Amino acid sequence: MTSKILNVEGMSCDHCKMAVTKAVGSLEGVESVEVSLESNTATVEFEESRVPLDTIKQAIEAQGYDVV
Ligand SMILES: [Cu+2]
Repeated sequence: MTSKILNVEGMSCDHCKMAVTKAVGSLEGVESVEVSLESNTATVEFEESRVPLDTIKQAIEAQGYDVV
């Protein structure tokens, strides 16, 4: 299991938090996702062999946010 803290730009409210949480959480191979509006981060636990980090980033970006 890999744990990564991603810096996400553009999240401003609970809707954003939910959108990112849902998008990442629904990916095959993602064990858990914890989004913080305070620190603009998404902490993701995932199986790197099943879901590459790029796929997680793309899922967030597809919701309209930037991963920096
Ligand atoms: Cu929002």
